[in-house]
Amino acid sequence: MELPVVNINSPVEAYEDPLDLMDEIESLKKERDASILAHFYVDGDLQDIADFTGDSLKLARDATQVKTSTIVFCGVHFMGESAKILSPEKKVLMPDLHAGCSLAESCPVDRLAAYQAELRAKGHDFQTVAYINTTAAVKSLCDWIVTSGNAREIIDRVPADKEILFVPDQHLGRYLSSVTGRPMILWPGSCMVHEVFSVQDLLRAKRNHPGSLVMSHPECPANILEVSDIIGGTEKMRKYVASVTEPKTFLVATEANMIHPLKKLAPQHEYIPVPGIMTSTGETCACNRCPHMALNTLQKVRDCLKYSRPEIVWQPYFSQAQEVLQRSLLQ
Ligand code: CIZ
Repeated sequence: MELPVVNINSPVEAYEDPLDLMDEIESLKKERDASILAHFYVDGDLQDIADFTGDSLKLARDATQVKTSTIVFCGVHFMGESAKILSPEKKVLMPDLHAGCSLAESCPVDRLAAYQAELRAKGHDFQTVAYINTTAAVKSLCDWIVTSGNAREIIDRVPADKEILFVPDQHLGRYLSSVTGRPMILWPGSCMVHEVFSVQDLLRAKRNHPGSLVMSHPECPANILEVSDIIGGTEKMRKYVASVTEPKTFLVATEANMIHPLKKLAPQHEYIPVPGIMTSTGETCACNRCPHMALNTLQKVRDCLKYSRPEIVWQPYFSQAQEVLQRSLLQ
C-alpha cells in the first residue's frame, strides 16, 4: 500500500464530506479491529463517532478495557502515551502526533530532574505529584499522577510528613492546595487555553445573563475561580449539569468543545462558552479552543486507520511511568 506524503506545514485539508468520512471510518474500524477513544475537548463530530468519550482519567481506564487490538486516541500526545503505557499489548494510533500540550511542554524532563535535585540538596523531603498533562518521561520521575477527576483523593495518599512538589500546572496546584490544606511547591506552568479567560468579560457575561452560573475548570487562574459557582474537571461539570433539572444558563470556562457533551447530556440548559482574551490587543478571541486538540480531524482519523500510523511506540522510560500511572489511576 502506498503511504501518503505528510506535510506538517500544510494544515489545510481538502474538503471531504463528513458523512462519507464517518462511513469510511466505521468500516475501517471493523477491518482494523479498532476502537476510537475521544476526549471531551475534541470536535463534536469526533466525540459522536467515538466508542468511548471522557476525561483523561476515564479514557485511561477505558483503554485498559477495550476488547479490540487497536486504539485510535483522539486527544493529545500525553493521553495516547498513557493509553499505551496502561495497555502495552495494544496498538495505539493517534490522528496527529503533533497534538501536544502547553502544560506538558512547560515541564521538560531535564529541568524537572534538576529542580528535584536542587530541592533535595536544600533538605526538602518531598513527593512529586504530577498532573496527567505531562510527558511520560516526566511521569517516570514522579510519585503520583493526578487528573482533574481524582486529584483530591490522590493528594490524601501523600504521607502527611512529606512536602509536595506539584507539577506542572500552578493554577490547579494552588486550587488543590486550598481545598486539601496541603502546602505545595508549585511549578510555574499553565494551560494556554485556561490562562486566557478575562475576569472582566466573565463578570460582564454574568451581568448580561442574570441567574446564570459560572462553571470553571481548576486550570483557570485564581481570579476566575473566585467568581465561579462550580469548580471542577469535565466529568464533574457533566455530573453537575445532569443533576440540575430546572433549565439554567451556564457560563463555561474551559475548552469550548466541552459544550458538546454538556448539551448532549443535559439539553434543558443553555451553555455559553466564556471567551478568551488576547492580552496584546485586548480583543476577545477564539483561544478558548485548544489548537492541539483541533489537530484531530475526521480525515486524520480515517487516514490513521487506513495506514495504521502514526503510532505511539513503547519507549524504555514507559516502564517506570507505568508503575506510577497504575498506582495512581487504576488502584
Ligand atoms: O483530565 C482531563 O482530561 C483534562 C485535561 C481536563 C478535564 O478536566 O477533563
